This record gives sequence, structure tokens and C-alpha cells, in this order.
Amino acid sequence: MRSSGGIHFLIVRDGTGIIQCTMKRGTVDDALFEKTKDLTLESSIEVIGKVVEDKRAPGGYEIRVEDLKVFHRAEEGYPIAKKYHGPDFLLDNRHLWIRSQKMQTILHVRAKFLEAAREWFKMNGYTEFHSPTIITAACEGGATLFPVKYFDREAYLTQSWQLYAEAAIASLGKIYTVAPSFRAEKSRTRRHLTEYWHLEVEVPWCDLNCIMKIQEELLAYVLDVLYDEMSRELTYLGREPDDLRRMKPPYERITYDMAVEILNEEGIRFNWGDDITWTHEKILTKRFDKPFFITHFPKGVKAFYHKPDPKRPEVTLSADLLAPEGYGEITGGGQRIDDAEELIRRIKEENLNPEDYKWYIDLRRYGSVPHSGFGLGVERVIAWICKLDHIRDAIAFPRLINRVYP
Ligand code: NSS
Repeated sequence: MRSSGGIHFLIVRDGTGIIQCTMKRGTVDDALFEKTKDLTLESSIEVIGKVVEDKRAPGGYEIRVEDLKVFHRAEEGYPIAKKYHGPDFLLDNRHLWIRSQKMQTILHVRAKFLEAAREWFKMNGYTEFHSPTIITAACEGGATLFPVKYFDREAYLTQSWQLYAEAAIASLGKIYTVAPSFRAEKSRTRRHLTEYWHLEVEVPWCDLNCIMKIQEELLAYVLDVLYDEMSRELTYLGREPDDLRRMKPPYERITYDMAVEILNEEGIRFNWGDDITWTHEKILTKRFDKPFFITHFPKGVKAFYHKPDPKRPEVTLSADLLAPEGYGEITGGGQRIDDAEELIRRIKEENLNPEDYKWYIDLRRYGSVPHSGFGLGVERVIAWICKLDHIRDAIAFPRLINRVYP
């Protein structure tokens, strides 16, 4: 609140945003006008008044106050002041910082993104399916598993819904989920959380090409909805809404081999078989102004379940989708091995124990079908769409290597 010339200007926030409220001396009870002077930042109030258009007000409208009730007068000294605070301070005060216009706006965009995705799933005949969070065998390699003490044995937090989804397609057909996944990522980067929200899809009778098309259709729909309904919010965050139009599918597809060539052209020493890291991705994204797929990764850099290409078994029927502007990988997926013998061979090649995957191998014994799926990192996509510098701002309470509070 500020006061000038016999008017109090109050900025009031609710779940939809902020609005300026003006209280003029003489139009309200004198005692109320005086008492309002002492209102503290973040106090909870109820306002009665008239909504009027006013070009000078932020947002173009204001409320002319006729009555005001204070429900809770906030303590003096609200920790977040109108000055620069470092990121650690704001993360320590995240429970309050989520009230900021920036966080409020991002969280609205995030909710709209998921709402639109669910709409698309509904329109296209998908069923939502849930898998356990406490699991016993890795989906994406042992290095990033979080152990959990499960009574007298060790279990883990899930890295992905996928293995259970592959069981469920035989029951439900096309399925999706939006759920937390966990990765004990030991590196501090701008794009890794230890707990992130994973939007995953699994589709029977679907090959690599089919699963890339599904990603394109889903993103085309979601980007349209965000353009139509969130342009004001995106502009506030520094993202031109027209960018969303520009970044609509179809998306170019390059093979891993072509990515290696590009990296070599860019003067990077990169050997065939190496993993494409974020540094490499950033270089690759310079060549594209829309998202693009990288396909056919070597077996060695992908998890055991990826189907080797029958025409060239050293590469897999896999695809990552990368966002432009340096954001890099936002989805990973592809076609799954559907033959029991081939799956067991790959499990052994990766030095995993087939015993740990017994039920998963079973799926290839009883009515196996070609199938594919993908996982999309919700915070990765929100960071890209909202043009954020760091993934932590795409989620209300980020979990990072050095942060589990608040
Ligand atoms: O490891 S992935 O590439 N693939 C899977 O987990 C598959 N099992 C998904 C599937 O086919 N159903 O992760 C998928 C996506 C990846 O592209 C990122 O966008 C995101 O999950 N991801 C993350 N986001 C934030 N933080 C971390 N640590 C993270 N790891 C992956």
C-alpha cells in the first residue's frame, strides 16, 4: 500500500492475480480511512467496492473501495521486501515467495499446461493409469536410484512409470500418467530436479514413428491452448506468445549419427557412441528454431528396454525431443523390446539381473505386441515455455541436490 493526496492505493492479490484498490478520504468512514493507514504488507482483507475501468491502474481496472474488513493483520517485517534478494534467500522463503507475481504466473501456466494435456488425452481416448512409487528394480539405470528402507529390505523411489505401464496397456490400451519421478542426480545443473513431475504415455500397436507423431499432436494442442488462454501471462514472463505459434509441429528429425556430424562440424571432439550431454545439446539447439527429435541412439547410451533397430542392431528405435534456445531434452522415449529372448539378452548385456525383471519379461511371454511410449519432464517444458533461467522456478517447492526445505 501507498498513500498520496488523501487516497490509499492498495494492491490486493487473490488466486487470479492482483488488482489496485483505491480508498479515498471522504468516501469511506473517517475511522476506517485512518485505520487503513496502518495496514501491513500481506494482511488478509475483504474489500467491498465498485470495479471500474482505469487506464492508469496496473491491468486497466481498479476497485473503488467502499468498505474494507481486515481478517488478519500480518506481522511487521514480511521477509520479502521490494529489494534484490539472492536465489538462496528466496528458496529458503519459498513458502512466501510463491505469492510473488512471477511464481503465481508460472504456476498458472503450469496448471493450464497440464489441464490442456489432460484434455488432449481425453479427446483421444487415453485412460489415466497409476503405478507404484516404491519399486524394486531400476527403469533408467542404478546410478540415480533413491534407496528407501522398506522394513527389512531395500526398495527404491521410482524413476518412471514405464515398466508398469507396459503391463497395463494389455489391460487398458492407450494410457498416460502425470506423477512424480525421482532421480538421485548428483550434479548441480539448471535442468535437473531430484523430484520432478513426469507426464508419461504408453501406446500398444505403435512404433517409433507413431510415438513421435503422438508427441507432436499433444504439443500442438497444448501450445495452441497456451497461446489462446495464457498470452498475457507469457508476455509478463518474457515469452512472446507468437513464439508458441512458431514452435508448433511438425518437428524435424535427425538421427544420432547426424547429431554427431553436426557436433564435429562445430569443432567438438565427439566420438560415435558417446552420450549427448547438455553441453552438446545446447550446441545442437542453435541449428533449430523449433523443437526437434534426435533418433536412433546407440544401445550403449539408452536403457535396456529400447528395441534395437532390426536393420542396424547397434542403434535403438529411440527418440528424444529437444527444445530450442538452449533448453535441450524435454522428452525421451521410443519403441520397446517386445520379444522375451531379446529382452533377456539386453538385460544381461547391461549387467542387470533378469531375476529382478521377471514380471516384466513375462509380459513378452503372454500376448506381446509392438508398443512405444515416452516421458515428458513437466518442469523442463514449463521452463522452456516460460523462458526460465532455471528449472527450480517451474515447480513450487523444488527438490535439488542441496535442498529439501521448505
Ligand atoms: O530418463 S528419461 O529420458 N526417460 C524415461 O524415464 C522413460 N522411462 C520415459 C518413458 O518412456 N515413459 O526421462 C524422460 C524425461 C526427460 O526427457 C526429461 O524431460 C525428464 O524426464 N527428466 C527430468 N526432469 C527434471 N529433472 C530430472 N532429474 C530429470 N530426469 C529426466
